[in-house]
Amino acid sequence: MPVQDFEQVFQDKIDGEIKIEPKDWMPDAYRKTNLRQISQHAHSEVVGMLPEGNWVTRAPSLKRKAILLAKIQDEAGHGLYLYSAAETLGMSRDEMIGDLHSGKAKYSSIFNYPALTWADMGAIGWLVDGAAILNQVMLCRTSYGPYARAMVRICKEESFHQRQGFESLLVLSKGTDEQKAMCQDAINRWWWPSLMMFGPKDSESTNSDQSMKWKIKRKSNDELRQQFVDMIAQQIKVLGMKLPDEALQWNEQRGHYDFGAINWDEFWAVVKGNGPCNKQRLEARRKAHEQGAWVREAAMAYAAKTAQKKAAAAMQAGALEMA
Ligand code: FAQ
Repeated sequence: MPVQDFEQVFQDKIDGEIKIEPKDWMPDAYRKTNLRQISQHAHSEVVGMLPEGNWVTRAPSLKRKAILLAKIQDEAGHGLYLYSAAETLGMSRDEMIGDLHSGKAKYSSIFNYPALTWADMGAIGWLVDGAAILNQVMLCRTSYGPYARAMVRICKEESFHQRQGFESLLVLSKGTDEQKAMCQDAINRWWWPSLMMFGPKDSESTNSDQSMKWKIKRKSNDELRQQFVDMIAQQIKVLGMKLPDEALQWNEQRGHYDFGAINWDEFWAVVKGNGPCNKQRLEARRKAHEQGAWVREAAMAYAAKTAQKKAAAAMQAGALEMA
């Protein structure tokens, strides 16, 4: 079949809401953009464990520690589903991780900010996971089958993450003056970076047009950001706290909240590696990878030994049958 025909069949599937599967023909650029997005997403989940991991030993109670540990483990699991989904597009996990460690691959800007107080654990759950869910609910319907299926389970876990974050802040918001101040301070620091998670504004989003045509993305960066502002502007009332934005105001005509200008210079500086914690995050990942080498080697040796034993047992069973 000529390439144009393959392209037509491919586009018909997309238009007809039929998922694209790993063995289906797909344009090279579709493969590349999925690989880019899914692997960046996987890296984000894994690097995203670092700001929270920092607080495991300092959680204020056993209950909070158990919740935090469970959440961090979930993020590791998300990373694994996503690396597996990305591998179906033809790149090995080792290569992807190599790209993360060399600084070639991106991961979400949000994880380059420090988690300074216990309230940050609540703010990350409520705001960061809250932003992640809005974006990921849309991805449950993305056109690439393995990515869409991975997202279904991830979204279920993320909604638990968001609720635990909100509940944790709710407790602080009803606590002592010091706890209330800590809660407000965490919201102040995480609000703007959370808005940046949705990516550049639509007019500067280089990948959006094509990704929308291929139904990799179903909603634009600005649409999702607005949805997030509308949701959080309501939820913050329950906390009795304030969002750090004087321009935040309900706009009756638009049926949405208006909000202030995002500092895009800060966003691009963080994306280009110059955020407050970029170097520290990459160093921590590289070190964990190096120090974990023996675990990977031991697991490989064990798998080879088990396979050898299985093969020997099968041969022996075959020989007995013949006798
Ligand atoms: N940070 O053309 P667009 C989580 C880059 S998971 C860094 O609009 P696109 C769970 C973008 O890559 C959070 N870079 O790009 C958790 C592109 O550069 P490239 C992660 C960013 O792909 C919670 C350039 O800017 N979620 O939080 C960012 O169409 C708590 C132009 O941008 C996902 O990854 C950014 N924020 O749309 C874990 C979801 N934004 O690659 C632990 C999947 C943009 O061409 C604790 N990803 N860039 O060199 C997506 O939905 C999309 O990739 C977007 C960006 C919406 C993020």
